[in-house]
Amino acid sequence: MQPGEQRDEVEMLSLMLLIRRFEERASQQYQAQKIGGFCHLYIGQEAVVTGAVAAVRDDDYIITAYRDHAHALARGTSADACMAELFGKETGCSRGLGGSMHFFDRKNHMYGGHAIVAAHIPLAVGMAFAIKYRGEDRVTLCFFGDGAINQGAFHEALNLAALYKLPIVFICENNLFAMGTSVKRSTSLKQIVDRAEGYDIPGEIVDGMNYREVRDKIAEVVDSIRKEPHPAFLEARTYRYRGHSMSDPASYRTKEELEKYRLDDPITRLRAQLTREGKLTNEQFDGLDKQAKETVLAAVKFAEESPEPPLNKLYDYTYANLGIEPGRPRPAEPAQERREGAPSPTTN
Ligand SMILES: Cc1ncc(C[n+]2csc(CCOP(=O)(O)OP(=O)(O)O)c2C)c(N)n1
Repeated sequence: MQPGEQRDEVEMLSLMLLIRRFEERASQQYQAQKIGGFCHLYIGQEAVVTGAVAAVRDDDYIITAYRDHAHALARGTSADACMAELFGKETGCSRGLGGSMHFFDRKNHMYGGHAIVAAHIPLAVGMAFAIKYRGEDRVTLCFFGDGAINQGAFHEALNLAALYKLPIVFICENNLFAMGTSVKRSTSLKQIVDRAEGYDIPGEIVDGMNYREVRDKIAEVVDSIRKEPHPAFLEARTYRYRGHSMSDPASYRTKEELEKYRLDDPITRLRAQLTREGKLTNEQFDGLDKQAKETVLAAVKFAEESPEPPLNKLYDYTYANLGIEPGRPRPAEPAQERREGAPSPTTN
């Protein structure tokens, strides 16, 4: 997208539909054991990322945590490449080696997909530093959850971004829970946005269920950053309809709470706005939905028919050459004994 250009809202609605249908189908394929590993769905939060990408240029940088399918799709990664990644196939956006939590698309400036909570926030600051160092007018959008804001990496990153006046928007997708822990039980603040104040970073709250509000707020912030680089912070208040991951039945919240947020559904809301304004008919909406479903079904077929990554490529993308021959066991390493009382390995 070029500066000043507005994304077509009907197109953005159809993007939200694609994201929703993609994830519903991913959930089904996960249950059918076609997808392994972890899988975190974004259903309910679609207005945040679609509003954000509508407010920036295609050459701006985006980076996020592990709930990342929507961020890749919003950036233009094909549903085929996303589904193939979930299936662990060579045609996936990370060549089938990353899986659900590590989507990556350099061409579209989507720099992951990161599994360790808050670990990508310093990387985002590095990306913003590079923009400023090279004298470019790009902006970095860094997405993370409410669970990230009490991590040391978050605080170090915000401090440096403020100190160096870096062109970055920190977008906290506050969906009220970090796994099963309510934000009320993890965070001392009444509102997350106040974290930014401690670093002299301007912060605002946006309704993360409202595409237009997210888009307009981020557009305003980004406009100010392009004029004079500085960091900004947005707390997008949103809700995930599903559990933390596919294995979470979400029994820590009530049905009534979920229903309350579903009434505010971001897709229904944008649809209603466009319909009221005479920009969308019911037939057009049904057509968009049908198209999204077909694209996703075709993506499943593509993923199923794609090859597995060849074994001899397994170590091609590691930082270090470990001297490991594919298909052979690792060279013997000194046995690591577990210390008495040391924490045992945990699962996500
Ligand atoms: C440093 C670290 N600690 C713990 C975990 C385990 N873990 C995975 S997801 C998660 C919750 C994060 O919640 P939030 O940041 O709010 O993101 P959301 O899942 O709501 O999108 C935790 C604690 C991890 N991945 N990394």
